[in-house]
Amino acid sequence: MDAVWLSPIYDSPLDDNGYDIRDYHKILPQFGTMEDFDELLEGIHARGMKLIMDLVVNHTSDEHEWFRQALKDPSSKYRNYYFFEDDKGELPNNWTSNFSGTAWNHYEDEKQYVLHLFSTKQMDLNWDDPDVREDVITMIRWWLEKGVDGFRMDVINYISKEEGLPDGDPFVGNLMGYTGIEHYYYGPHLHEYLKEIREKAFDAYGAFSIGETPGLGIQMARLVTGEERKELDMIFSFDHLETPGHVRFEDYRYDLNAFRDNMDTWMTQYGNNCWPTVFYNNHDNPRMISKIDPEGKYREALSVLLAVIQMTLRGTPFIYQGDEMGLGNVPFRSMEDITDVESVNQYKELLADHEPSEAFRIILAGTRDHARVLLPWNDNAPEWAEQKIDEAVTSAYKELISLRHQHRVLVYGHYELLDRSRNRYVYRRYDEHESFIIDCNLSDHPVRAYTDLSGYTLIRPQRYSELNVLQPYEARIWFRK
Ligand code: ISL
Repeated sequence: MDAVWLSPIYDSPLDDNGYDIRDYHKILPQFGTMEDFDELLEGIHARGMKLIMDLVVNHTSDEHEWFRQALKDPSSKYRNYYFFEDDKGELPNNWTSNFSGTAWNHYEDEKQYVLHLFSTKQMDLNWDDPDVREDVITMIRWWLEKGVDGFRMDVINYISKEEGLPDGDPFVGNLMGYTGIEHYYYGPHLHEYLKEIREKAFDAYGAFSIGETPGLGIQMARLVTGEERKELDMIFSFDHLETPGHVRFEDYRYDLNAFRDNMDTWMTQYGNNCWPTVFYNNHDNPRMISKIDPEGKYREALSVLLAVIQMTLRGTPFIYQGDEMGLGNVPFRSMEDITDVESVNQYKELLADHEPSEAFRIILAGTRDHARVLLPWNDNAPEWAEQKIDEAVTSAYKELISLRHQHRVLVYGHYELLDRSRNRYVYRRYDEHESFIIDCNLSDHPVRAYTDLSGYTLIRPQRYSELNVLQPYEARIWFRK
């Protein structure tokens, strides 16, 4: 492992799992103290690793000092840190929150509306105010000065909102699930603000940046990560997390064929001046292996297949906790077991036109809580939520990570697609010295294996049942020097 990314551990009222920060300079007591943090950072560095923190600056908690001041005192400079609008008897616009309902909080005593794209306790910062940018940049530098190696930047593509906050197109809103999104997911000053953060904070420390950028497709991604543009180092793109035509809150079988096509696009069209990320899971999604194989019949083979692909494609692999244990979704029993604000709000909204059992089924398909439960090495998990570590998956991960470390070609080499027929993903990674062929069965039935392998030796798996046949979800790695 080269680096650790921590989701927010800052002081927070935990309305959205810590993505609602009350104080950027404090550690939430349940995670320890600042001294514990320093020890962690030192320990990580002593092991030759890097520490990436979460940077949540599209919004702050409504309990952050800036927001308190802003609400209390209309003449405070902090009023302009957020999007306050006078109450004129109707909502300032038709934008909806990513977590259900209107995107505006109403403050009756103050006769104000204030914008929140996420929960009612996550107030959007007004990045058009230079003081906001300066304060955020000062805070980033404070952490970099401490020795943190970089940041994962939460919804960073939402920071620039269209001037005047115009109404969203209801058609687009319906399609996307959030009205107004076209006015902020790729806003007018995004590039400018990213460059400013980079120049005034990251560059001086050689710090790493990865943007969490929902909705940015490959072309916009090229514009924010092109090396020469000096904005972000990498982004997380989410297109591959659902099969096209499906949404997260839907019970369907994920199709690895579409995943293959998506990966192939990023491998071939992203450009040599951009660097991809390869990941399957994060804290905002149900587990990918459960979407592919809901019964869990092929859990081990599937986990290993995904690990093989992840560790042999061009780009930086991000393992989400539990991937390396082969963890799947959790059999939540009812809404009582669900705590995530997004799911809780959405359930309430669904009850308007769904039976409770149907509403729960929808939540169960998409809830972020699937990836937010205690890990199996923690024996506090309730019995119904207990999961097991699959040791075979763990050792496959270890082996594959070390293979990637030993062969630079797996990181930097060329990529060539050899077979993309149905249920097949065969590709080559090569340079002038070495070549790997990765042969994958993307289905739950046997398929003919790739055979054009002269000069290659099999390095994984060590045993197979039939040379010319790949078993369900089997992945083979061939090597030639
Ligand atoms: O999970 C989602 C709802 O569909 C995503 O759209 C998610 O909200 C989006 O990717 C932004 O996620 C990030 O910011 C949120 C936070 O709740 C997520 O945990 C975080 O990863 C607000 O800070």
